[in-house]
Parts: sequence; structure tokens; C-alpha cells
Amino acid sequence: MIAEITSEEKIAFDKEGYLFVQNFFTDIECDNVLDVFQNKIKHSEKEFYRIKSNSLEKNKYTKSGFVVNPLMNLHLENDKEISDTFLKLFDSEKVKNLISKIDSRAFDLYKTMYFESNRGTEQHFDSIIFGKNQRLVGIWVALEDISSKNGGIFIYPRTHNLFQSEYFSQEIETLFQKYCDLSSKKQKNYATQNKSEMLSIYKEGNEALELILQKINSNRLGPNFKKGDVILFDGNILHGSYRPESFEFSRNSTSAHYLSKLKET
Ligand SMILES: O=C(O)CCC(=O)C(=O)O
Ligand SMILES: [Fe+2]
Repeated sequence: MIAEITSEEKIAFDKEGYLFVQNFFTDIECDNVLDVFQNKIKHSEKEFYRIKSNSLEKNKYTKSGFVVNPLMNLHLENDKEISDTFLKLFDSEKVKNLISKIDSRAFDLYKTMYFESNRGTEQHFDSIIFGKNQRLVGIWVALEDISSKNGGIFIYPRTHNLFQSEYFSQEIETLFQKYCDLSSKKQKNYATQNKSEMLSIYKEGNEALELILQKINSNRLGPNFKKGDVILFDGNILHGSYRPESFEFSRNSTSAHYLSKLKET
């Protein structure tokens, strides 16, 4: 069964910043991706691009044998079997149709990610690095059943509105500006800054963010996913992923970011 998006869901997406769509991908569509990961990537000696380092690395494994350094942009791999499998899932009419229900502009596939396991992803806003005239939309796909136990995505509803200051009070706008300034300071100084200075920037930023979340009454939401369920999310929403309770579990999942084409000027 393929879930339909109604205009009510567009209203919900605009308001809450995300849509949880059950049974979006079929088991076969999920298995195609799982198989290519198992057969061509998991045991490969090759280096693949990684999200965290933004560079080529070999696979690293947990004690239970799961790849723990998540992969990036497998849709751009030279091996066509790999790239075609990811393009088939993500550069598909099915996903484009889903996105078109919430935004009628054209979107291009920009980045893909694959997680067999990881130690949890720190909460972040994906769109903070893009200009205001581009919109980022993400889709996160459970390729097996995933909950906070094995480490799925979580989001903070309505936090995408923080980028539109008119939604909130002056106090929240000021706090959010502080958080953004600290984030860019953290990015710029990542390589050079000493550790204690980095920690205090990080702490101060997170304190500002915690206060904002309290004031706008946004609580962490992490659905239980069945294989094939997806979350479509606004690139402006605060999100991350749970650290698994145990590394005995995998959490095969994949996600993609799409960017709206620049407006013609
Ligand atoms: O699954 C994760 O750990 C993080 C996913 C994420 O940040 C994304 O898809 O943008
Ligand atoms: Fe993200």
C-alpha cells in the first residue's frame, strides 16, 4: 500500500515541519538497497566517502560487525550497480511526487547517506549552510524496523519556523541568533580551536537551544519505524538520531537531501 499525501498533509508539513509516511517503500524496494549494501559495500576493502569526515575512509566495524562510519553519496559511486540502486530509490518519481505534494518547485537530489550503525547523530539543522533562496527537503528511510533502541532519527516539531522570525517573540529570535552565531563560530574554528574553548562554545549554544525548545514547547519526537516507513522533513528542522542502547543491533537506514532549484533572476 502506498500512502497518499493529501492537502491536509501539506498543511501539517508547513506547520510541524515533517511528515511521517508509513509503508512508503515496499519490502522489495528496501531489499534492493540492503542487498547492494551487504554484497558490494559492507565487506569491501575500498574507501568510500563518509558523512562525518567528508572524506574517503575504509569501513570500520562495531564488535558485532556492523559498519559504524556512515557512508555518503553512494548514488555517485563509480560502481554502477551501487549508484543505480541509490538513484532508483531516491531519484525516483515516487519521491519527487511526494515532495511535490508539499512544494511545487523542482527539487534536485543533492546528497545521500547510509547508516548500518552509528553512535548517534548530534542534533543539527541541515539547512543552516544554504542561502535563503534555496529550500532543502530531506527524506529518511527505515530499511528495517527501527526505534530508539537501535537508534533511529528524531526531530523537534515546529523548529523549522525558527528561521522565520515573525513566528516567534523577540526573545526567541535573539536566542536563536545567538545559537546560529555560536554554530558558525564552532564550524569556523573546528580545526584550530583548543578543546576547552570548543566545549564552552558547544555548551553555550546548546543552552540557548534548550531554552528555545522549552519556550516554543517542542519535544523530541522519534517514531517507531517499520521497514519501508519514511520521514519527510523540512531542511530547517532540528533533528538528529538516537545513540543505540546496544551496538548488538543494526539500524539499516538511508536518507537523502534535495534542493530546490535557484530562482531565476
Ligand atoms: O540518521 C542519522 O543519524 C542522521 C540523519 C540526518 O541527519 C539526515 O538525514 O539529515
Ligand atoms: Fe541531518
